[in-house]
Amino acid sequence: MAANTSIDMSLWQGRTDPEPDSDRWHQRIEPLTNNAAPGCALLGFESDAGVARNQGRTGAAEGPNALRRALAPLAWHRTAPAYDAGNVRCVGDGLEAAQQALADRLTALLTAGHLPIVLGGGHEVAYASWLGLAQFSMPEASASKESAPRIGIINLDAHFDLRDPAHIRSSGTPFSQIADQCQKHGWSFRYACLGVSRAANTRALFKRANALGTLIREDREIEALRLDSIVRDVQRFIAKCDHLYLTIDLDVLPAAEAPGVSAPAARGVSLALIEPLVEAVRDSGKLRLADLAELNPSLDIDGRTARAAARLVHLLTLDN
Ligand SMILES: [Mn+2]
Repeated sequence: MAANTSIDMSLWQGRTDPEPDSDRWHQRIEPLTNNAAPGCALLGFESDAGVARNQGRTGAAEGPNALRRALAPLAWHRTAPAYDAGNVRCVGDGLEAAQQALADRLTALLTAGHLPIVLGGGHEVAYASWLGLAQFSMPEASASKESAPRIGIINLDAHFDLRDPAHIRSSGTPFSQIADQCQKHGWSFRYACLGVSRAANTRALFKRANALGTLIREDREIEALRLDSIVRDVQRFIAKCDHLYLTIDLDVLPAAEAPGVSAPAARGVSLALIEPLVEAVRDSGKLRLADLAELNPSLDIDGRTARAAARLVHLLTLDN
């Protein structure tokens, strides 16, 4: 089962400076209404059902509102509006219904011309996000291979999340589920996974990722001196896509930067190296939808992970 929560604008609190042109997010974000001018729309996914099924540490259902609180006091540098679209809540173990409900909300936001940013929630959000974009860009499930727009998925993650969904669908299976759907419809599966940890992914997963033609860059490959060449690799990937879906699993960050996740990374890729990759995706002109997954406030330390996530939303939504 799934439920839509009402929009709670009381989450948006922060200081107000008296001098002009000193707005912060809490002063500018508006509750989403019908016929609102195109802007970025924040939609929460209150779910950790996929994390629970994946035997992870639950608590990411509280992620969306923690992220809003961390974003509220950040400085406002946008020109276009930003909206709070409320949350979709997964009730009990009703993951599939919640994913479909989120997908339908996202399709509606895309149709209204917004850039949806989904605030997770476990990484099971990825299947729902992709589905929302697929429903928008390929309304006919029978769209022929030739006419189907090419959706590229860029996943910043320590994990492939390509486990076999045959037995159980969870936060560890979204990209396999997407690959299965693509195969079913004859669409190509275009997947880049950046920041993956060899130590945290089995040989079988590397094999599956390679068989699916994944662009893989491991955590230890993403270093300052090689960053320009990795950005170019990502740009070449982007050139072969029409629409991009960016998904950021916060466990791609080092545990010191993102302790509030189910599976903190012993090594990870620092925010300083993640940001140029996010900017390359943002500036491509093809970004249609993004999500941030796995923020678990109950495991966070001094709001560090929420702050990192908020900074990424801020960066992702800069429009000038
Ligand atoms: Mn993940």
